[in-house]
Amino acid sequence: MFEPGDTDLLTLTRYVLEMQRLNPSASGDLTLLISAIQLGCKFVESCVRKANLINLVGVAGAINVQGEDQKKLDILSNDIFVNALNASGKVSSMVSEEIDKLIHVNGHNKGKYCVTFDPLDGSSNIDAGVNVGTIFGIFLEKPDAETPEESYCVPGREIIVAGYCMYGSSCNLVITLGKNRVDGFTLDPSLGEFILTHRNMRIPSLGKIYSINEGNTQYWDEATKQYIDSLKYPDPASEKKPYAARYIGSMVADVHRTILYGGVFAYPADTKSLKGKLRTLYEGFPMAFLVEQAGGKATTGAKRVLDIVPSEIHDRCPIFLGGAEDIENVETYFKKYQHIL
Ligand code: P6P
Repeated sequence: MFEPGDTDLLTLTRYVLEMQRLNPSASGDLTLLISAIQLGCKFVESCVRKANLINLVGVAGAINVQGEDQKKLDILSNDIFVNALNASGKVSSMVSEEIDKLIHVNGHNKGKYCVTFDPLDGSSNIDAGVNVGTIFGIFLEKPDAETPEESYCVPGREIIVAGYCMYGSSCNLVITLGKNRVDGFTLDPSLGEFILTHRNMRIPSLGKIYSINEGNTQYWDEATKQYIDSLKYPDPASEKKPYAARYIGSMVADVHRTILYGGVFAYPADTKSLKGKLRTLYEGFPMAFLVEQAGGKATTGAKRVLDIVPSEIHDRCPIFLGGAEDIENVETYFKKYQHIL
């Protein structure tokens, strides 16, 4: 499977079609939905790439549901994805980080999938030219749901597709459709196609990097403090070296590095953010699914992130994600210190 050659490019479109062929009951709807997401990513990439040139950076003056300044690119990226998903004819409703209410798709465009997305995560970094990205998750609409929101308040493990597109020195789209398979694609601007460049991505079980905002240290619980200290000041008798600290402050960039190099990325609950900062439906669940399918783990400290049931569409969750052994260590500390805040 997926043995591309120089003139036999494995594009994302072809990859998704091959995945469809592996699923005899597939109708092709998911293939078309992923194509719509692919279009959205290409469009946003072109806007991010030329943002400074056409004065798209900077604050747009509005405030989003998170109470954060909405930057011009935030609004543009949201509209691009809402329109692409709506036009796909495969979406029943969607949740966007930028929009307070659930976005319903009606009439002949209505489909059977629920899509959650952060159109431009890490956007506070845009003006500084730091990598930003789109994060997306796809769920099946619950046919017996009494309200559209019910299709989202389900255990995260019901997610069927997750991915991100990172807009940086190159444009990388990483996706999983389950089956313990994560693959990465790089946009070839001359072709306008995402080409398979990172086949079967696997996260190292034990890494050497930790990624967390240490500016929040005074708010952390004892388990987080003790765990991070164990990485910074390893037991001299163990001959272990301290982990390196890397924190970009853009989840897509920090998670992409973690999948490639291993280690731990964390945004824990603390006394300032009692449920953590990151949003469950369009940051926590998609990234947890990707990391698990790449052989890693994602925990709140106390439980598997994908076992969470969101209480509302903009719910938040604590998250530690990374290599399997690294995350098992996290869980050991939470078991030992969980009663100490
Ligand atoms: P902090 C960006 O605003 C974001 O949602 C994620 O991309 C990132 O991981 C996190 O917030 C950074 O938060 O509090 O460290 O700036």
